[in-house]
Amino acid sequence: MPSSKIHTMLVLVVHMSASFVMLVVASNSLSVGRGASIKGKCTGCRSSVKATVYWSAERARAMFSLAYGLWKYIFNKTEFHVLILGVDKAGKTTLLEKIKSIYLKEEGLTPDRIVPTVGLNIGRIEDANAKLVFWDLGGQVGLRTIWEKYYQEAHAIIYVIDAAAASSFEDAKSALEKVLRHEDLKGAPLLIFANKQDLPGVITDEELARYLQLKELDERPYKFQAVSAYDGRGIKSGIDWVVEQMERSKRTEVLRARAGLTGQI
Ligand SMILES: Nc1nc2c(ncn2[C@@H]2O[C@H](COP(=O)(O)OP(=O)(O)OP(=O)(O)O)[C@@H](O)[C@H]2O)c(=O)[nH]1
Ligand SMILES: [Mg+2]
Repeated sequence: MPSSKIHTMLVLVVHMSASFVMLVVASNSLSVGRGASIKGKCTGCRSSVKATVYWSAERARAMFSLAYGLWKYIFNKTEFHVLILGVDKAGKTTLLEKIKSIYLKEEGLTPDRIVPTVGLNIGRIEDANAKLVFWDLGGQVGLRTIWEKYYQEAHAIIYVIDAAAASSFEDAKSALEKVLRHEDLKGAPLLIFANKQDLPGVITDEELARYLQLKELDERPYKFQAVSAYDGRGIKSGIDWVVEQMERSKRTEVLRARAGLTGQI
């Protein structure tokens, strides 16, 4: 659980304890008031009992809404939008299907049933702390103009590269540089998947990082990760990293403020 949530939890627990103590005090004074009104027929007791009952009910209501808010805060998972980009045939859709099968524990589409993406594929998963919505877009040259329509709402980017296809590296690099230069993606954490690690002659994540030499990386958290969308290696640790980054990213705060739904995104 993120430390900000733990801190807020502690603050709320202290407030709730204080409310509880006040409620106990209130109910004690209520029974004293009742006793007095029955035995001594004291004038003014009835109105003081009424006031105490009203006050206790108000406190109880406040305590309930505090407890409900705390419950919602702790157990409502934040939803993040993650863009999966990369040039055509990098393995984005195969990867999305593998992510779904790992997290949802059900068979996704097998590679032989996956066709080149023309529109958008959406995948939803949940991990311990967050809900993730993946947007997988087609990587063919003519389709890349659609990518930027999704930039503003994205919390992070997963950029997939076919690490076995040296002939596609230049195209992958220039497409990525263009993505990173875009204003609408400012500060978005970037996870670069060096995919197809199951193939012989593939380059590693470190070799890919050296090859790409991206200058635009300074302005955001980033990580290179070796993966295979076929056997699933590296995927979970990559996703863990991106979730952690999104949870503490300034960009998440900006998107939250823009949506005007603090705590909902
Ligand atoms: N060996 C191997 N092949 C892979 C892997 N991931 C994807 N492929 C293959 O690479 C080809 C392209 O995969 P897709 O998932 O369609 O690639 P894409 O990036 O979604 O392509 P577009 O939708 O056109 O942008 C297919 O033949 C996949 O079976 C992998 O990890 N290992
Ligand atoms: Mg695809």
